[in-house]
Amino acid sequence: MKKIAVLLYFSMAASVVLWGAGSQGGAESSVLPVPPLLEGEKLRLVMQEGTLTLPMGTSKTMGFNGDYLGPTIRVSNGDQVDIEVQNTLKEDSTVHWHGLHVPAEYDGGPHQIVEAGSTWNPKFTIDQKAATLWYHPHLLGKTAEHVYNGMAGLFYIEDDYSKSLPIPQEYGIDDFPLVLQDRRLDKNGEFAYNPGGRDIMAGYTGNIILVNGAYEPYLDLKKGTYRFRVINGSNSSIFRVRFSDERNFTVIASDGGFLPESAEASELIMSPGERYEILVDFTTQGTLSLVTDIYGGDSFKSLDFNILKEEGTYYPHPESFEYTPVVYDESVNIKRNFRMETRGMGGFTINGKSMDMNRIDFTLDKNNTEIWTIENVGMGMMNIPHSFHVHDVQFSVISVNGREPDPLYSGPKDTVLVMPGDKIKIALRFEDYTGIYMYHCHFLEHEDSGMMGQFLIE
Ligand SMILES: [Cu+2]
Repeated sequence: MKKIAVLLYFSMAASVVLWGAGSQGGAESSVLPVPPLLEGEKLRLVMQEGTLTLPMGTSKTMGFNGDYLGPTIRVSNGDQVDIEVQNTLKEDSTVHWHGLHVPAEYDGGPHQIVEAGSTWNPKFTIDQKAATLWYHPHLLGKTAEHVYNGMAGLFYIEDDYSKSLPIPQEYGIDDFPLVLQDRRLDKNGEFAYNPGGRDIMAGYTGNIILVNGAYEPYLDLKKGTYRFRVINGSNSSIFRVRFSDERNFTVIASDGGFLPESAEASELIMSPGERYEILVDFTTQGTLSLVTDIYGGDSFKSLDFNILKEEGTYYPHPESFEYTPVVYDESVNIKRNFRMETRGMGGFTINGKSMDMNRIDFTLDKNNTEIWTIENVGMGMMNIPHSFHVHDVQFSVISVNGREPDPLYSGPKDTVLVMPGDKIKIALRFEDYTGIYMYHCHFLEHEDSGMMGQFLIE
């Protein structure tokens, strides 16, 4: 098992690491909500308006099959999936399956608009290994607002291998999703999407953290080993996630599935859209918290664990997992460069260009491996972090600023944090499907302001 204290590349990034101090607190708390499971051959998602009542006020929201967030879709590798997506909102939207290897016509990007009042019916076969993926709207210029209002859900893939592992896998019992989101409450205790120019540049940072849509919830747990699937579901906040007692835990999976070797860590640095699965042992009775620090913002106690006297089940933490990296050859594979640039208020470009639905940025061949270098060149006054997300594939990180990636970046990834000055090299292999897919910054305000492009697989 690899041991790491912090993500090394992060502390080497060009910018000063600004973690806030202080904490919110005080309100009555509720038990952690766990989204219902949605399983079977025919699935149904209804995009609908709703409200979310927190101790401080009631906000207008949007959700899937409910007021806020959506059910956890759980499928197995090889399943044929038929999803009816009904849009009962007063406006158009889309549903993108983030991290899923899926035919372009069902990717749910900006080209697959689900008009207000209409229904979209993607059908595809799951063809990828066990992973914690998620789904959310991806409408051009409206992604940030729709996600902020609550439209997001988890999409679990299991397979024979994941089911055979001696690790916690009882959903909502010893295997919990933790969707972390910051939201900005106004003086009425409500959150509404209303970003100013600075919010678009620096991120629409919140003043509270919600976990699965709840404010400072708690979990009563027996002693034992637990698996948490952590997702940064924020619009544009980088989170540092840790326990209040600074304990170590074992990271077993990243965005697209299990790591080749599990890694011991005491914190997770997560940009929007990134996921990690961790195993943690609770061995003594007492209370501790999950803490979420926002990069450049405040620090929040976000979830309390009350560890009971009763003994539960302990599991060994596996040292390694089956993992197939993308095999690449730098002397043969096609190389591409992506320069992410911040140009004044609200101007975000990749390779000097802003997203245009009518422009294909490049075309690539099916059954090819490519090496992409992503660089955040916005420096000086424009010292703004970005991230890079590619649709259709899980990639392997080759290097970060010329160095071997941190152990947490050694497994399958679909989103990477790109701090100012960073240069990240990834290997990607495109198979099975042709058509148009997106690549973009997953800071949603940046994405909506043009930091996106599209490629065509032929
Ligand atoms: Cu960005």
